[in-house]
Amino acid sequence: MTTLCYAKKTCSIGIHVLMEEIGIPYDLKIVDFSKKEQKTPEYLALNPKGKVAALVRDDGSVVTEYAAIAMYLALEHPEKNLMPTDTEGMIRTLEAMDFVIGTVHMLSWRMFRRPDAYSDIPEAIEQLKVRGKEAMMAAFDVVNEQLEGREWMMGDTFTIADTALYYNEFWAVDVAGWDLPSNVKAHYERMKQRPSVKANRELEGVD
Ligand SMILES: N[C@@H](CCC(=O)N[C@@H](CS)C(=O)NCC(=O)O)C(=O)O
Repeated sequence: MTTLCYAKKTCSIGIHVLMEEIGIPYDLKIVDFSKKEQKTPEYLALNPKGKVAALVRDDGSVVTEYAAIAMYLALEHPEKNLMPTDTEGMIRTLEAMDFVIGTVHMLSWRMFRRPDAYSDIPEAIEQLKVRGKEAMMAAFDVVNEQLEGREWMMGDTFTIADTALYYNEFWAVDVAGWDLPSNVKAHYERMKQRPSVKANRELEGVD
């Protein structure tokens, strides 16, 4: 059975939401970061990057990287309509998702959350946290513009890009306690109404 390698409060939240949207049976392998399980030889044999999410497919092969996993799931389950199939729709979905993963998550949130990855100097760490938050809010402002007059990132249709935005919204609101720009906040509230997100929030132990 397909297995999702998942760690709490991480970007694998978005892939869990996707699995729930698709509704196929799957196993969840919880990777406990507090025990550094992502760096154990057993996990590194599965994913040498030592990161989640990772998807172990039925044949034992592993897919890593959020965008690749999300695209794989969307393409394998076209009936769920999680990604447009026309060229323009597809590239716009990837464009939106890549911005959220590359800029909101990897560039901004990581700088805020893991400043120790960039410096050992206490003053620099404080500065990185400030800059990380500023970068994340500036990136959310861009997403806010994109969401103007839209229910979902691609308009009327829920796509894989919305799941990527969701885990970043979760971090901003439920982990950091920040306020989001209005359209992003409304998107987050809409996401929370979806059964897939409710299932994830139950797993995460949040309301
Ligand atoms: N580029 C990767 C990033 C994955 C990533 O950074 N995952 C984090 C959790 S959000 C992780 O596993 N970190 C473990 C560590 O750094 O030790 C993707 O898009 O999936």
